Amino acid sequence: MMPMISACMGTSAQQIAITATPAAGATVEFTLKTVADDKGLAFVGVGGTIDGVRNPTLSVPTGTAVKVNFLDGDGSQHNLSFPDFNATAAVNKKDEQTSLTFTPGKAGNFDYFCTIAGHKQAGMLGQLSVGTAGTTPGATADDIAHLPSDIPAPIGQRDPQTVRVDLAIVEKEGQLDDGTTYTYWTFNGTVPGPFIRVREGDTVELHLKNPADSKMTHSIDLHAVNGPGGGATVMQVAPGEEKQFTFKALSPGLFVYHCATPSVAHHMAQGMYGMILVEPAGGLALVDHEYYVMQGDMYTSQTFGTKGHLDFNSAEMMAEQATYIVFNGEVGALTTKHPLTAKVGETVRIFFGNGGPNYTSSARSWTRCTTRDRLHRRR
Ligand SMILES: [Cu+2]
Repeated sequence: MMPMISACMGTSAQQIAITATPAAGATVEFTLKTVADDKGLAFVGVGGTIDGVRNPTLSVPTGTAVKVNFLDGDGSQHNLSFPDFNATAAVNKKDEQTSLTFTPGKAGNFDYFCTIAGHKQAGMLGQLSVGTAGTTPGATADDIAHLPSDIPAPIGQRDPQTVRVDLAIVEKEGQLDDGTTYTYWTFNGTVPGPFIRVREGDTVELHLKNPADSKMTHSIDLHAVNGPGGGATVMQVAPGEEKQFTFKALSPGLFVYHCATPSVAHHMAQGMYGMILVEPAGGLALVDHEYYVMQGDMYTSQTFGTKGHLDFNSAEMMAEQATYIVFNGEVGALTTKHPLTAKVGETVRIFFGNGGPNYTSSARSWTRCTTRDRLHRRR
């Protein structure tokens, strides 16, 4: 693997709670549609509180019948399986629709997914939450994790050229943990932001757009840039503005980029980091899988594990006392939601970076985190 340069300083299941609890004997109905897009595969909610949500958490009371309408939105073969309840339905072609009905007899959180080889790993995984609606009013928001498999294709053999990169600021609510949300600031809506892949000698034209409804000015500092602030001196972008600058990627390597608008540490703790790979001439050796993982530390006023919406806490950040240390922005991003998979004998390359702002990625930092978590719980 290429050398990793860490930041200069120092988490797919959305939760949707059903608001009205149906009477005993009622049926709760949902509609899920398959989608295949640049984020991978997913089930997307249609109608009601789950409309447009990828892999929505379906929350139902215990003992209530669940009906799920299942629609093929992308034209490939898929199925929708709730293995804990022996319920499954399949579709084979575009716009084909079917449904399944079952009555969960036990409370808890259960996975639903497509059992076709590779589809779950590509993103078709969500949760059914039984018996929690109305009792745990957990906050709900979009999955914030960047899919670890979402990496541009290798560049390999080609001459240097001009490459345009478009980034957009997205300030949004995201799911930090089950029932727990946080207001993230992001590049393109995920943590980490997009994986940028160029070649040594490429001229990179980087555009950064900050929408008018943003609350903050944001910027970008790429450690692959030889120049003032890694670009940040000319790339402070106020809400409603778009700016661009051009740089030449002189040094091959894997570099962090991040927002560098004061307080820089605050912007990074909100999730504003990503990586840029500058491939050497001739490219990297081909492997079977490439994955993209970044660590980040987060600081909240509420203790670890609190349900609901958590607020940023500046004092905790300045004291370097993280409430959460996460991979790809949320609890469980790489374990339950988007696991990294490989078959025996395959080769895997992991591009790993640390968005910070405070913690290194080492045994020591994890020990500190564990200790801190215990302190938080004890408070
Ligand atoms: Cu920022």
